[in-house]
Amino acid sequence: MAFSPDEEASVSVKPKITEPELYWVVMLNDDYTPMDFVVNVLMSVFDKNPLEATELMMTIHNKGSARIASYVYDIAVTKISRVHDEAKKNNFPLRCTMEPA
Ligand code: NFA
Repeated sequence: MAFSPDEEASVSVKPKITEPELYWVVMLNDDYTPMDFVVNVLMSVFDKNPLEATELMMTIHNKGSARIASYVYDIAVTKISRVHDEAKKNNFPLRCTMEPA
């Protein structure tokens, strides 16, 4: 026999929504990668505008590293792969790491 609405078992429906963990992509300075190459990577991989890209590049150059942007794990890994692939293709040692945001 079918349950009428007031006979249904009462179950608590607790929404399980959690914020995704984010990771900073950190770009590292080196002595060989040309500045214009770094600026171009920051624009093409991380969607920075020319001013942002130039300022970030100079921060990396002067301080040793900079946090570029934060992403969920898989996106951060993919962005870093794109940077490393592009650098390798051009024989530059440009490197990124990631850290929990
Ligand atoms: N330090 C590099 C140079 O003087 C420029 C650079 C900036 C490299 C940021 C890597 C990251 N050509």
